[in-house]
Amino acid sequence: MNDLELLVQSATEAFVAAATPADLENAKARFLGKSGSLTELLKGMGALSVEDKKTRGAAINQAKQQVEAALTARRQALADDELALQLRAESLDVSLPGRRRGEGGLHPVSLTLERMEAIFGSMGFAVADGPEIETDWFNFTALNTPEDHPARSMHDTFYVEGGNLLRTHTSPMQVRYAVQHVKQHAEAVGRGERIPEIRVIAPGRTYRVDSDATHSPMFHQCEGLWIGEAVSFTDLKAVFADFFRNFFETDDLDIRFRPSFFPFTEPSAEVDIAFASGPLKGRWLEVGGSGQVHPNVVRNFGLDPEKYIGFAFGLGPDRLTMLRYGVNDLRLFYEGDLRFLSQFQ
Ligand code: 2NM
Repeated sequence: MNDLELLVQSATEAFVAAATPADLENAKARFLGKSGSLTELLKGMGALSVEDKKTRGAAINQAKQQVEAALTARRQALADDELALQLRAESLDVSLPGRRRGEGGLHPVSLTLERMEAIFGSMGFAVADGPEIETDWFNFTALNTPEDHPARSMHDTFYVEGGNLLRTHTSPMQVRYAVQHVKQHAEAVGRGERIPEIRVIAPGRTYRVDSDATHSPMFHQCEGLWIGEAVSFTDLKAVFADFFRNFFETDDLDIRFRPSFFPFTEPSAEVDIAFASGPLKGRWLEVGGSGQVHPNVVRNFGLDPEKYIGFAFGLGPDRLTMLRYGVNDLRLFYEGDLRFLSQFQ
């Protein structure tokens, strides 16, 4: 190996040994700089003959080109390494699932209320909504509840200042709706003409002084009312049959009425259902109350009870939700535990 080949070799080795661009520029200076080895060789040609200058000059230039090529290759390699390192550091796994905003959803009892509104809606029932703080008249008196009825006591009902109370059922809303409906058709009523039927449900929150595994001080009710000129218990049973079969998504259930008492209906009946299959097969389950609306209540609507007749009922959306999903403790609905609630989404 001649001196130029050795020089190219040692320059190449120095460049390869340079680990950073700064190291590489230092190595470059040693060979190609102002006083670098190659520069010194070119300077040293002064003493040569014209002939030798030509060959030596060409050889040195060739060596210089090889050194420059080695330098360029190393520069590129270092840049490639740096880019690869940066890409690895900044790499994203695009196959990872994204971080999504937590999604809200409806409470299981709200899902039930929506189902009830849809099913009764399909039977022509309007949905009425109103105050949860009620007057004594709408909550009790208009509904034919005697002054000495135990439900009026402070043991059973939450009273607020001024004699008003937290409604103990949603029936006061039906009274409001019926009174409004009759006012809307006051002229027809005055002329003794027939007015459109009242067909309405009142879903919503209700309050009673009560708290255990099956009673919450706040609970839900969905009361229904259908008043016309010939609305009977037959219609009531048909409405219940259609409702329960739709709600529980089965035709395999029986419905029965058991005699009962409510101040606002006469006669009155508890409503039981029994599934023909499934885990609750054959057990009668109480799901609501009902009855023919008491003449005094019809009168309080502003209608003549000799002319208008119908039925009303009360259903418990909390209990219906428990039955539909197989939940055995009412309190789970009101503890706000997302591990429980998210199962209904
Ligand atoms: C029930 C049972 C029986 C009822 C009565 C009325 C109204 F407003 F027409 F008088 N609304 N709801 C009623 C009747 C409610 O719940 C167990």
